[in-house]
Amino acid sequence: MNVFRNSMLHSIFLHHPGKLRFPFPMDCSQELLNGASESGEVDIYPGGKEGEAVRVYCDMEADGGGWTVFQRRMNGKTDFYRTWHEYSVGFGNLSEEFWLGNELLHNLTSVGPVSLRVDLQSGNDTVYAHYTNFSVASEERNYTLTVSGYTGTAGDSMRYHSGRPFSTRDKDPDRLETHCAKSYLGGWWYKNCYKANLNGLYGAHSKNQGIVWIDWKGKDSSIPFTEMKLRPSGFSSATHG
Ligand SMILES: [Ca+2]
Repeated sequence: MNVFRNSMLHSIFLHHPGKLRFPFPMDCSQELLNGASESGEVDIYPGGKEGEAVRVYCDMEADGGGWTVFQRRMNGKTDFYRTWHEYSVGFGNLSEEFWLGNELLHNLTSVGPVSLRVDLQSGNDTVYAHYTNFSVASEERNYTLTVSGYTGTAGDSMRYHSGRPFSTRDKDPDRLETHCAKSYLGGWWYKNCYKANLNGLYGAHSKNQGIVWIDWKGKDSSIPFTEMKLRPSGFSSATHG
């Protein structure tokens, strides 16, 4: 589990000496504005100063930085064929593979307009997808995905999933269709069933069960490195300084 509850004193005096613009940063974009310019793990306060600290990984490099990373695949060490509850609270290891958790995704995308970035790598080949609008609804609404406003080099494989509820091996909110999470061994905003399957089976090159972004590598190629990350819409390197 990746959610650590650290004391506020530790966070303020050890990592952030001096006066900070955001003493209780709500995400990695505020952490960047506080002066943290290198990628790595930090504590954020998505619930404000009254809330609990949550440890996350910040990408401070891609497109100006300030990204809160919520998914990474890189070596197949972490099982992503998990339950609804596990996807809700998050799992894995922040320094390697993880899913930050749907509850936190809902919180982080509820405060204002948020953008999504997906980075994909295969060998020396890297591509990205940027979406201007990204949100994940509450658990009562089955963590339904809203995503729009694509630009990038990976192709727009996420649009197909906009408006879809999350589903897992033990919970499929729309039972009238295939239980896609069981067929493709992940937890995702499946439709019938996917154009992107970034929580699929690591290294699986058959049965379309791998880590797939159809508009880039098709269905039969499992992508060896993926990251999904978010930050407030409109944030750019030009706005901090
Ligand atoms: Ca279904």
